[in-house]
Amino acid sequence: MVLTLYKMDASPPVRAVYMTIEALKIPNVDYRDLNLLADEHLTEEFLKINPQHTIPTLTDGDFNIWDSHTIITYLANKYGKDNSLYPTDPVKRARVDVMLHFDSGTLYPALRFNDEPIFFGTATSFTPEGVAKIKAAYDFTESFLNGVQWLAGDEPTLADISCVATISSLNEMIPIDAKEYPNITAWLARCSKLDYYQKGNTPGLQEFGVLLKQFLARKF
Ligand SMILES: N[C@@H](CCC(=O)N[C@@H](CS)C(=O)NCC(=O)O)C(=O)O
Repeated sequence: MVLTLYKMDASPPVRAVYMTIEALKIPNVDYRDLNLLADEHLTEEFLKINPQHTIPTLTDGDFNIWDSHTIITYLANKYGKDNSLYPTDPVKRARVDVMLHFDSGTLYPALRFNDEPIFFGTATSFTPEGVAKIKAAYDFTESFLNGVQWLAGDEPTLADISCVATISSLNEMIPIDAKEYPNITAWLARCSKLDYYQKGNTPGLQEFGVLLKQFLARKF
């Protein structure tokens, strides 16, 4: 069955799915672009697939799902040849899950709080409240990475994939200070050496950075 992924390359949660697809080496994905800036996610046709009108959205036959965290765990469960990215051991899996929920509940909301008024409104700078949310997200991540190489265990997992898609994007907004956040800085460097990061995250991250600069430079 061919998977269809509704996407926009600059989107951080879409990039988490790209990295997972690369890591799992899933062939034959049908990629469909939806330009959010042109409201292409609000068509009647797409709302039938995902009433929440978010990307990434995946269809697998007549099964539709959205939310990157659900999609990447579904893909790992269905296509993983081993369980390294998403361990089946209950304790190891819980360590991954807590980070997926951290991304969903803390990291990504910090990003969206800051970028929504810029991309979908008229804001051309970040607010102190927005910056504080990003710094709080960095502070937590820095502490999670104390004395460890990866966010959940001894090797990279979906926890790293999901969180790095968001943190590398937050880094485009408020650059991560290596002195204040040495653990995040080292982890980002480790992540950026992974083949699936280079294929799945780097190009879209560059696009995100360019778009953000363009929107921040607008004059009204
Ligand atoms: N928690 C969701 C967030 C998805 C999300 O908010 N995606 C943004 C693009 S980065 C979107 O589709 N925004 C359009 C909208 O919410 O209408 C996930 O991880 O998939």
